[in-house]
Amino acid sequence: MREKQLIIVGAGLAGSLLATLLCRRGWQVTVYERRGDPRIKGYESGRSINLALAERGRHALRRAGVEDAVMAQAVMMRGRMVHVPGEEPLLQRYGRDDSESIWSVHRADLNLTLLELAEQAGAQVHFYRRLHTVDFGAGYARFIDDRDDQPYDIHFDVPLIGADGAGSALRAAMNRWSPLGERVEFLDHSYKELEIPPTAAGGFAIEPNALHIWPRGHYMCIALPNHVKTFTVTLFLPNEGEPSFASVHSGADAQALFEREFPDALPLIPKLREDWENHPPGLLGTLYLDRWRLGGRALLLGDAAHAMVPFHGQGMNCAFEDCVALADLLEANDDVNAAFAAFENARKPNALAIQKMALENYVEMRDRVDDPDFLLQRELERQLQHRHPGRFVPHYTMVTFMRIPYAVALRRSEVQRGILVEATRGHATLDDIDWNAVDAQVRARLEPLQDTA
Ligand code: FAD
Ligand code: 8RB
Repeated sequence: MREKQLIIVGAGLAGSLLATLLCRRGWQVTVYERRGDPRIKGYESGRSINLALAERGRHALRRAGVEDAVMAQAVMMRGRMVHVPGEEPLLQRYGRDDSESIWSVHRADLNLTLLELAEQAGAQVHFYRRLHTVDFGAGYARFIDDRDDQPYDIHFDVPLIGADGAGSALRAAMNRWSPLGERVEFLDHSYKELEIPPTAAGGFAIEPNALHIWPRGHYMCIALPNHVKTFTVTLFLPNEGEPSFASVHSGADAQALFEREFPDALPLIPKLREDWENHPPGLLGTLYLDRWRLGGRALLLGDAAHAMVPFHGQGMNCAFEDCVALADLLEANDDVNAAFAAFENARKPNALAIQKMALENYVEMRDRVDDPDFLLQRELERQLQHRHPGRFVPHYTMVTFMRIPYAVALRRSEVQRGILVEATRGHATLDDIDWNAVDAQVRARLEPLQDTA
């Protein structure tokens, strides 16, 4: 093996950030990306797709020195704005104040920023190079230029990092060489993206500083603001049943669904029929692997290793956290094999934890956010946060505004949920809560929390 050289497959969010972090530490990094250079051809598919950036992601951007540049274009989302038919939309704050907010960022802009940073840091990025196959025996990799189907073969004797997303070609190649124990669990729900344009006056059509949710029990719509004053709307719907992607086919069916179930959102989405008919529903699922690596020769991270359902808005945040962890471990270990092993050991339990929490948050978003029992538990959660600072920390705060391991957040959340459910059972308000008993539970069952600031 050559010293301090490696190849990254995929110049998406994780690949380009990782390239930057490693180049800064003296690694020679070559990146192969399936798509073209976004600075040359129009990157925009026409629609704005946005992502929620939270503390874990921001921390990684901070480490790369681009946090301020990214935040300059981000739209603050201070809470969920819940839309229930016949009621005024209600804001449920994510944190104690605006400092605890999530941020809507534009994917294409973010990717471009990170890519430029990687090149500035010295990474060699090759575009139109889609990894096709790898011969780990001979040390050959084949890439295809999708413009003309031309193959390009390289000989490699340095480690390969798979940052090539949920459909990872490197994962497939590794799995063929030595099975990774791959299992994909598709959700029986899919999604469709729609858009809310700016008003005629050029402003945001609805409250900009929130993540909007239209909860409807078994399904829901959400909307995230873009800095160009549009909103990207995502409808999540079951694949079967009523209503579902099986029963809502045409643009007209979709229109009827919105008239019935989302009457306040419908007038905001003028191209509902068009968007519906032009974009197929997207699949959702969780990817589980027993192994993320082939010794010190190849390693997967981000979606390639642990794709998850979107409902905690943590896929990118987790992928960025992976990048920082790997860069630190490659720095701390002389040997790549040891660094890869330490990475896999450290990150796998955390990936599993956020995958689980992401699945759970779907039920919360679509069914619980307008439920009186849930709102009472939330209120108690706030009170206990105040009564037990550093000990009772709300679930959402641990995942979104802290950098404690996801596995720790999951474990503590389960204990806390037990306390909240138990203490509010049979109560309609907090007026007659037995505070002594609840406080005792908190002290007995939750150790003070240390943040890894
Ligand atoms: P990607 O960003 O997918 O990058 C993979 C890269 O590899 C791409 O550039 C691709 O072109 C390239 N590539 C693929 N195959 C090959 C190949 N064979 N050879 C070479 N290159 C290849 N996460 C959040 O944290 N918050 C959110 O709000 C959020 N919203 C989302 C909204 C949508 C619509 C979607 C689809 C995802 C969202 N996510 C969100 C998840 C987030 O996008 C992913 O978790 C994140 O992009 C993972 O980063 P990655 O680098 O692993 O993969
Ligand atoms: N992938 C998000 C949250 C949590 C919000 C809350 C949820 C769309 C695809 Cl569904 C979703 C969240 O608990 O109040 N934070 O950020 C982002 C989400 O969906 C994104 C936009 C998304 N991801 C395929 C579609």
